[in-house]
Amino acid sequence: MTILSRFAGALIIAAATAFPAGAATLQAARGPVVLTVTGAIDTTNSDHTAQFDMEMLEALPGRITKVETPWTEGTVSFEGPLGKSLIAAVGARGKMMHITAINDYAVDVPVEDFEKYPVILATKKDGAAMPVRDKGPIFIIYPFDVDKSLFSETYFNRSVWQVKSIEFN
Ligand SMILES: Nc1nc2c(c(=O)[nH]1)N[C@H]1C(S)=C(S)[C@@H](COP(=O)(O)O)O[C@H]1N2
Ligand SMILES: [Mo]
Repeated sequence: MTILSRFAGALIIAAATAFPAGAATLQAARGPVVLTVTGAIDTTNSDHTAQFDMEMLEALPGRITKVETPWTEGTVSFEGPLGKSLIAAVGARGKMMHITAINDYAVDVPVEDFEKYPVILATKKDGAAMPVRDKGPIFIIYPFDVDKSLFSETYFNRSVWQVKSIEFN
């Protein structure tokens, strides 16, 4: 065994000790917190919660969806992290999400929605950040482009804008 491979081995052991199997880590938010995730999650960065600033959200694997919605004119492009990416980032275990908006509108959404469909937490509309007055900074957008049957009252109810927090149960 060379000195170098011994050193590498020691590093791996140190890393394994610092990060026990299964428990991924999340950096601390550095910018303003735009989303707080709580409840049945394994990965946290602040007192049992996972706090995200915009940069952290936009670093998660995402998607662009070009859709018509009841809230916009014509075809609009929405972009943001996949719900599935958020679930992975926080190690969510629950079956339901209680999603709350800045105006305190809240709805229960099955976690299954984010697993079955490429739902996004849109952070941009037509390439630009959405101010609060334009339903930002986070707008749950279902993939109406992928599955037309989602264009219904059930999923409109779950299309929360001005999202502020998600609790997994
Ligand atoms: N932030 C926020 N998102 C929301 C709502 C709300 O009041 N606040 N209403 C929900 C419901 S119940 C539906 S049916 C649609 C309603 O959209 P509309 O008010 O433009 O018809 O948005 C959903 N998203
Ligand atoms: Mo509604």
